Amino acid sequence: TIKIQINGTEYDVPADASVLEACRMHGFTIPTLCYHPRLRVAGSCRVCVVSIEQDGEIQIKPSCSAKVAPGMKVRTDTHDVKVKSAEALRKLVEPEAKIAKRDGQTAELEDLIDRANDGWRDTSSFSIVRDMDLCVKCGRCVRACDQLQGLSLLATNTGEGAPIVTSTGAPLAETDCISCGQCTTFCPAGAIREVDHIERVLKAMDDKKIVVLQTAPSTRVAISECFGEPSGSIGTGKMVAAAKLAGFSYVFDTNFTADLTIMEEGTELLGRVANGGPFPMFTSCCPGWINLCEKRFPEYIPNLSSCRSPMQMMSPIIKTYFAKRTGINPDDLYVVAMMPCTAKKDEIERPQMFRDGKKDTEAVLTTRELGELIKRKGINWDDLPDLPYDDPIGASTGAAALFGATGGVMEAALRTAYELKTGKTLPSVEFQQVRGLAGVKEAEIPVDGLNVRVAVASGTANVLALMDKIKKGAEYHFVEIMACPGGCIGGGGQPISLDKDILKKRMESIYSIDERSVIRKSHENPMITEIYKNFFGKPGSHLSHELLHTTYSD
Ligand code: HC1
Ligand code: SF4
Repeated sequence: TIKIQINGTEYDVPADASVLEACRMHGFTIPTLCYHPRLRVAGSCRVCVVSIEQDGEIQIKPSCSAKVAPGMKVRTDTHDVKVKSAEALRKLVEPEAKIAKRDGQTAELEDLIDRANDGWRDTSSFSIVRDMDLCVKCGRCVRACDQLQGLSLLATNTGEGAPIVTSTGAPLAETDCISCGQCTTFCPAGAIREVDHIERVLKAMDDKKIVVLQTAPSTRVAISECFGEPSGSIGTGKMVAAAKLAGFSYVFDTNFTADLTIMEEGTELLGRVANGGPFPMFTSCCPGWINLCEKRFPEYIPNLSSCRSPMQMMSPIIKTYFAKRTGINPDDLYVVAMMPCTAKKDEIERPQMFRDGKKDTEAVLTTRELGELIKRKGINWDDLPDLPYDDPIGASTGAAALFGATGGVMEAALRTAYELKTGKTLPSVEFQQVRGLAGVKEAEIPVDGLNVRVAVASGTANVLALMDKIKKGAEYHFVEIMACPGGCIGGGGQPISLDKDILKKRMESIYSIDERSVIRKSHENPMITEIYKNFFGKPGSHLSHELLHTTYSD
């Protein structure tokens, strides 16, 4: 045997082996096409290329026809190798269409195509697809991830290969991508877009499931844009009507569980005040933020509220409380969430969210996808009536509506915490200090002798700045974080818009929904009182913990 290096480590290999055989012998995967172990080596397709360093010279060569030599340094893992191999394959095999028609016989080739498509078609993420066949090289996704989110995970490729790559060359799922989808709202070509859930929803309808929809706070101030209405138009009633026509049997309002979140999270916060921490307590409804916290700030995981997001509170309520009341078998229900968010597609896959081995939310449609579904069903938006949400879990307050904009969870929580703690009625329910589009907002609110210090951040670049401040010693009791600029109104699943003031207009609509609400405080929602009385007992009860709370992974 002789010694060679493979990907930086030294190995013993037979002196007469090919580089391909030597690498495979030690567990390294190299894709091949013209190569077959029972046929004579051809070395013609170049799919199996590796980088070989010998006598101070580096070359990219087919590994099947190159022989090992003492001291040779082989690399199978460089960006260049992957690109060259993918290029070689794409010259020989047309991607997608042709392959889709083949059967199990072509498993080897399908596997190869997947590999070649790493970089060209990256399907590793639960939320985001990168399809470089559609890319027009504007670089807006790269700048969104860099300038708005401060993460710089995408890069423009000036060499060979896909026009946009991840900055490490790894598939998105193996980077620090938080699935926020900001890149998707800036892509004019659909080259970076959400993972499609429309097909699975249509299939569930065909399968005669009872398909149920819940709609997030901020989707109602954006869905109308899909049908050519001005930025920020409010389309709540039409959205419910369209969903019914599209085949959803029931439409519930995620705002109901936003109110419930305030009850659970407020109780948790008061518990922490009584027990001395840990502070700050961070909100946990934004799945992009949860991904960021787990990946970049694991030391703050104990500070995250244990509350599930309103979306993930609503689905188990539909499958337990609602199913029981209506006599529906929960196994017949298929719960779809309409969200302004791409990270919600990732959130439903979190192992901590499975109950009895099953998902609580089966599919997440972005605002854009529900718009598309309505169009595909041939529904005429302009002619729709305004329909109300379905009872009993459709009732909500102005406080819940606020969740859709940055600072809204904080404002809703302050309204309830203040009144429950002091027993007094707030002189004014609006907390101006946490309103508006500033990236980081701070305030000190006196509640029953305690000066409650709060901070609010939205847009991941701003979140990173606030986290830096906290790490350096800034002290807060409660911090609201939303990964997208402006909060959910600027979510990665919202309609694509060229309006410079889009966030401001959607935000104003959110505030106007709150202002026009008869009930503006979560603890005054009569349905909330009822669900505690008839089902959960009280906030933080055993059943609440089972259905409404979660854990995190570091
Ligand atoms: Fe949001 Fe939330 S407000 S996270 O910003 O807590 O997505 O709209 O649905 O779950 O309620 C998003 C919006 C949404 C949750 C709620
Ligand atoms: Fe960056 Fe968000 Fe796109 Fe991931 S989803 S690449 S974090 S902008």
